[in-house]
Amino acid sequence: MQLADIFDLSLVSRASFDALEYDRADGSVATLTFGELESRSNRVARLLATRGIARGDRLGFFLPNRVEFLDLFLACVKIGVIVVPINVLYREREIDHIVADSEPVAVVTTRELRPFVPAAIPVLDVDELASAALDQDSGRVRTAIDGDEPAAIIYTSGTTGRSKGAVLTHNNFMANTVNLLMCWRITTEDRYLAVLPLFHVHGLGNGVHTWLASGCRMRLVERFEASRAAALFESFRPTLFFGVPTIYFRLLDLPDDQARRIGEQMRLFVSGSAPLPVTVFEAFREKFGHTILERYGMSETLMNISNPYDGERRPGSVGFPLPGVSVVILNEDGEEVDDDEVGELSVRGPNVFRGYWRGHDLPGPNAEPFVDGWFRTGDLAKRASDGYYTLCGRRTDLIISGGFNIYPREIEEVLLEQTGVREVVVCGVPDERRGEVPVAYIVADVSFNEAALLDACRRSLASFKMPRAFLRVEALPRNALGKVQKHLLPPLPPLPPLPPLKM
Ligand code: MLC
Repeated sequence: MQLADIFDLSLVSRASFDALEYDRADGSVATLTFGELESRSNRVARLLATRGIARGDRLGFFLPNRVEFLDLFLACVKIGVIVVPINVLYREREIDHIVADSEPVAVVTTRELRPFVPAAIPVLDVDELASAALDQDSGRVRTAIDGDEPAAIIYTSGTTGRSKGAVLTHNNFMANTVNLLMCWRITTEDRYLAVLPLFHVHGLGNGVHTWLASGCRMRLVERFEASRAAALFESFRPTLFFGVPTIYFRLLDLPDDQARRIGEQMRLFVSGSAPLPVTVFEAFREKFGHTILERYGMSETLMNISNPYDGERRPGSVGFPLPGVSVVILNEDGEEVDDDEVGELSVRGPNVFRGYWRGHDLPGPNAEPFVDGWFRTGDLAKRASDGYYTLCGRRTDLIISGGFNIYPREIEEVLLEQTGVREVVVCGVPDERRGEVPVAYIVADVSFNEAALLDACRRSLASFKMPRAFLRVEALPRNALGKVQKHLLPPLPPLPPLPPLKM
């Protein structure tokens, strides 16, 4: 089977039912049925074919959340074109790398985002494609695709400073979708409020795929913004919501009576992409009358572990491995640890990707992403004797801010290119709202200029990667091997506050 088969459960079998609500450019709300989505995507699939874009080709999506993203995604799935989503917050340097690595035939984007795409890259305008598609036939498009063929390449932040493309197959996505439908009881009766970006697996693989496979109704918004989301909770009346911890933290600012009303109509809140603080879990339960279901996944594996729908959703824990997913916790010597002992989590299953595009691996010791068929996640975890898994930090330097991944090396490389900067180390520091934020410790010559450094970062990196502070130090603490010992860096002075929340 292929992804199109499980989407047919709705696109074909529920053709006359309302599928999607979204905002038109003029601010009004449009509704499409599953049948209309099927016709639109067939037209786009034919259009791509007439432009010579075929099975196995890569197509870059540098697009915000909008209906054309869904049309194009479905079209690609139908004809076997491999989707390469690009974070809309990425800038020229980051996009350049993804394009050089994945070699897409073109990048589809909007007029607003076009200036960020490096000039040498072939670009397709999303509005032009949408209007050209209207001339195409809307009849069913069908290509025989094997489940092990890639459906998407998802770029994750790279330890080498450059991101790596996780190749996810139709089978990976299907296994994930079927698991979530069953384990989270998602049905046609649900109403899903989609606020997460479609360019990551949380919004795409969990959100869009379970919507299409279940045949429920989705309200798509361009991005999460607390007051807007609050209004939609009341007008659209969703039953299902997926968020990152930063989003749940922000929802805690809603007035109590509104939170209570929202809670009464909701069925399930799921959190993932970063650890959910127990304080947020408890405060949310108190305020909304709902116990958030926390789960654990990665771009490379989709969803691995989830708290149960029925039974205890344990604060601080991510629950049990999902059906078909095998999990082991290994010590430094690669041996399985006992219950309650911390080790590195490794996973195996139909959800686990087949490797990085072009075989990019991690540098240094323990370089292989797979050992004996097990994918090493880089996350540290322990298993309780009753089977619940708890994450305990990371083996790698990854920083997660607002649910977006950042590798310090990416920021360090940009800073090292700046005049006056001799050495840099970037670390994540705790932040109540975003979980973590990056800060840079810099050894610099006299010409060190904070504004210029920030400016250089702004030009080259996504906004969520901006260091919150630049701290000048005389030298970096290094061990005998020359490796920076981050725990010996001087403590931070109070950080400048984040801009006020837009409520
Ligand atoms: C933030 N910005 C966005 C954006 N999110 N712009 C477009 N689309 C988005 N989705 C921009 C803002 O406009 C602003 O730009 C800047 O980023 C900071 O915005 P903010 O609202 O102050 O940020 P914040 O308080 O941090 O909250 C943002 C957020 C966002 C939580 C809504 O970070 C978000 O959508 N996170 C979800 C990430 C995600 O989906 N991760 C899944 C990865 S998959 P300016 O110019 O005004 O500064 C994965 C696997 C798994 O990890 O298990 O799920």
